[in-house]
Amino acid sequence: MGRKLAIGDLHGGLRGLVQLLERIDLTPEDQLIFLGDYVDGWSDSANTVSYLIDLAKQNSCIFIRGNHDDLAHKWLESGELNQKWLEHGGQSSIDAYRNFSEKEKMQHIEFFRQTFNYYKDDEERLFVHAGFTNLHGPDYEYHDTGFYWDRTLWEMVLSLDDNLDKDDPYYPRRLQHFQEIYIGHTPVTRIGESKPFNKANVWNIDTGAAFKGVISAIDVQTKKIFQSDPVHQLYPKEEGRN
Ligand SMILES: [Mn+2]
Repeated sequence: MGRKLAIGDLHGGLRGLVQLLERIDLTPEDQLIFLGDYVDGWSDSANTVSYLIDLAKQNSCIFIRGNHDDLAHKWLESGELNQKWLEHGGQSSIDAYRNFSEKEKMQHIEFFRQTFNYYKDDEERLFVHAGFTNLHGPDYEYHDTGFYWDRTLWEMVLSLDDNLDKDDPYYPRRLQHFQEIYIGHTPVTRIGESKPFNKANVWNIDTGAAFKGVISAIDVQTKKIFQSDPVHQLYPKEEGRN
């Protein structure tokens, strides 16, 4: 049986992704769950999406929607430009699509349309880019944007008292719906970590690929971790989002 691997934020760092998949020693039986943010950062944003489209022909892939993917999708589909997006890596995606044909852009729009807000597997694991806020779980979330913008789930879990019992009435209800929750979105490098970081039942796989960090994957069964080199070293002439 193949492995099930969750992969964190990519941010256009295709060279890092290729290196990561080599280190995983990917076989066609492996399932890949990408936690989103495929674009915005290094110069290969558009090429990364093309690569993922091809990869899904060989491997079972689940693509979760990140906030950067949503913004790039909106721009591709309607030309909508968000000033904050341009400041946070959007310009690199616009530049990356400069030499793409209308046909290729249509394929990418279709890719973005088909990304998921979240994915629940059959072993009570949740995969989502950022989080959710509804105490009853993601199925009850009122605004879709929370799935790819929320930071409260991660902030809450980081501040959680390790001694708090799971049955304690003060224990966060949001954490009680799943065995494990896999997220990206907020780089663990911000808390001085360089590997996927676990707190309570939440795993954050975003290791800061847009900045000075690496792209990471985790085998969700064995918790074996795989990582690329620091992505900025693979794009020595670029700034990324630094
Ligand atoms: Mn990100």
